[in-house]
Amino acid sequence: PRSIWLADYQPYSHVLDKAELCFRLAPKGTRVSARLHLRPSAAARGRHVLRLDGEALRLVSLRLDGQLIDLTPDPTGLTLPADLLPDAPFVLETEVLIDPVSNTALEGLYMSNGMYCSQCEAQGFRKITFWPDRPDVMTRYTVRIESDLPVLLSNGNPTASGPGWAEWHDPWPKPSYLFALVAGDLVACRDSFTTMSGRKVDLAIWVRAGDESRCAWAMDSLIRSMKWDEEVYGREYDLDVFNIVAVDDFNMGAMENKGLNIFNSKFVLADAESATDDDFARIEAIIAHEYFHNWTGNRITCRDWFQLCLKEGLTVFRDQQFSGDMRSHAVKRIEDVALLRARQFREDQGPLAHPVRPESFVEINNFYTATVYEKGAELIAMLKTLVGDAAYAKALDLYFSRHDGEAATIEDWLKVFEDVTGRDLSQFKRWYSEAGTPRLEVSEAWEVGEAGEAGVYTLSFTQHTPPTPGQKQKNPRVIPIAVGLLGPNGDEIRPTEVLEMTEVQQSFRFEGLTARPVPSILRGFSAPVLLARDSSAAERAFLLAHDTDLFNRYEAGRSLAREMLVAQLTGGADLRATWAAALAALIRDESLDPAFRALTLRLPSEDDLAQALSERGHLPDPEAIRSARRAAQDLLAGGLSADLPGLIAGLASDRPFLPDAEGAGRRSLSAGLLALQTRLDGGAAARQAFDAADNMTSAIGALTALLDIGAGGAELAAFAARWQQDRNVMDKWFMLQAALAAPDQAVELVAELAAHPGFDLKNPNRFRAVFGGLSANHAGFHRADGAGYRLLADWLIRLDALNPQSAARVSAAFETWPRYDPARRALITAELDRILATPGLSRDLGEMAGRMRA
Ligand code: HT7
Ligand code: ZN
Repeated sequence: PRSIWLADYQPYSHVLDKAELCFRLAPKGTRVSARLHLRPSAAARGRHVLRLDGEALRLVSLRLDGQLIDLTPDPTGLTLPADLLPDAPFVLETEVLIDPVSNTALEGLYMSNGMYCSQCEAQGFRKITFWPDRPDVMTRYTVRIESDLPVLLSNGNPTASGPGWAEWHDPWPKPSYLFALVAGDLVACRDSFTTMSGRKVDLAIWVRAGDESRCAWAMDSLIRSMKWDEEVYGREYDLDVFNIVAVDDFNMGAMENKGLNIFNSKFVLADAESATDDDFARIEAIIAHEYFHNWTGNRITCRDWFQLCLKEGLTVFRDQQFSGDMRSHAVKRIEDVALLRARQFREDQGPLAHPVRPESFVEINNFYTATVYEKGAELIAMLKTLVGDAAYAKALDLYFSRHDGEAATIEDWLKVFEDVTGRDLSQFKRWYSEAGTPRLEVSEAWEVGEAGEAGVYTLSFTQHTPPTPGQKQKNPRVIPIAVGLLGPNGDEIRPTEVLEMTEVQQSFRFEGLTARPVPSILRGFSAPVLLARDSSAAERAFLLAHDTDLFNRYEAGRSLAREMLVAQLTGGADLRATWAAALAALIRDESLDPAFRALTLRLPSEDDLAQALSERGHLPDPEAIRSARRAAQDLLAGGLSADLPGLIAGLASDRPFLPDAEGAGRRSLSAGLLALQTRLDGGAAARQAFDAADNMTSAIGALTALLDIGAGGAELAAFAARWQQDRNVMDKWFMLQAALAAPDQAVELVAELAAHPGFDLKNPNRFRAVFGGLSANHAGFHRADGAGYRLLADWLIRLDALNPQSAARVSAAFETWPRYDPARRALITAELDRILATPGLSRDLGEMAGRMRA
């Protein structure tokens, strides 16, 4: 398959002034009629063919200004030759037949549980009708839907309806990827929101009958998001209605279609009984994310798919700000950075590394990645740090006013910052074009002052970014390094200041100090870099106890745990006692936020440790990693044994479950402590906690603790008996078993789960639960005989025939292969080769396997 290149971008030949669509819905033969009002663009007049994208469409008729035309489409679209085309405005009418029932790829128009549903980002609209399916072609849509189903929805505002039909008009020009249609037997949970200029917006969340009681949190999150975007970014909603639909079969989390967001049902439905605190927090964040796209993505969209980070990075940054405002900024930052390191740093270190703005792709669906989303958000955070809050706000205002209604680029984005601040951002732009995580080495020097005089402390940094696929040479980047200094007694003697590093090597002097300070570097994780600093365990323990920056306090604990485990695995100095004592002190400190303590208690994951070992040039041994990590948990549990029952009891509450930050933090710490207690008492406390649980968070916490010690059979059975009718809850049951099975049993267990009557290859959530669970089981997946790799490859090949997009996403489980020993490397690459040799392999999975193999 052909690669598409950013450098080859050409504007479209025509302007699409408006479009009328009519859908006559039928499961196997939906008839789509389209009237496109076109005219040649100024540059193209009289010279250009008209190219329309189209895939898997049966063309019934084609008319130009009313005249029937006899043209045969090719497999990817339709070309109207230049000599057929008027040099003035014209109307092109098409009628096509599509087959929603057979659409298992869940892209275009498909069916899920008897309901019609569309997914058009990135290039799904071409599976609905012939169209210039590219984000820089924006137009106003009028849509008519004909069907006997009771609820017929599309974008924009409803204009008219009658028995068996409904019409919608969207006054805002949009690209085709934001088109949506839903038809089904649904019920609405309703509310309203009055915007800052006093317009009333009708809000509805559409779900299957029976799910109404689980919409309250999503609705509450939506209303808070609408208010927040007005207050913080000055952005007002712009239609009379805002609809959200929950659907069970969905490739990703949710989709920001204009005025008609479509959600994976697991990111809408929640109540205390069926959803965990993490689910509630994720729902809040995703509802906000999709809503915020209304301005960052919809009103201002992307010129082409290479600019994906323009909408995704910015919108992730905005949803992170929102969640921080709703909850705790420090806790949110710690969670976001943990995710960035686990997913994006991992991606950056392997064969799938790519720039935040890639230069080429075969299948754009393969670039909805942690790099585009999470690193894209980090770039916005860095920009904000560099220019300051006031200039950031001004730049955003200018961005919205200058580019409203346009399809913009990263150049446009950076230009508003340059215009507002007068800064030259050409060096900053390298963050968008160069892949890889910079490694930041630090050294320090202390010059004692002459008798009675102050001393000078110098921090010296060196940056180096390792080569990534297709990019051997890297250039120095601008790196904002937030630094504070602590005195020997733990007091802060220099508050945070941002050092701006622009060279490969650079030193910064701090004068007027009376004693050698302890530096707190990269506070708040001010740049997405790997900080390499040889500090002692004692210094890390000191920062864990005293740092005023909560992120770096956590960071000190995390790095102490990591260094302790790496030392255990590589024969280094024994740091266990320092680590266990420092952590136990923090856990006992009831003046600290429980959520913060819970995060610090969490040991680096087995995959994090494999990453850390590989960064230091060691081959990770999955079994040894698992054993060392579990031994550390045992040691900590032993040290805290006298405190655990009291600490756990102290975190209990009589108040009814509320999914707020305070309650979630308490439950999170309680679950972490229960996991330790379970290592001491063989599961007695966890069994009791499971039986007594009145909310899903506590039940899952107890079940996790039990499965982790190889127990929990009775509880799993009870859980399944209670929840077997609930798909989203049962995904947890599948996932936990796959992720927590003992390494020598994981593959067999996952094979059994895939043969379970509840396993459904057509449902992406279930596939991810089972096979995402397997790949999260580090030692089980990386079993030395390659059985884990073989099982995953078998099922990816099977899934690819039905749903290439989902198969390609899960295949990234193989991206870490270069880290491992030669035997494992050979086993994984053999599976990638087997995938590549599969007849009829999709472009999606083919590109992923090919890139991993290159
Ligand atoms: N913009 C959306 C990304 C997306 C997607 C969503 C659902 C199914 C397929 C999809 N392809 C791309 C979601 C977002 O980032 O907000
Ligand atoms: Zn998004």
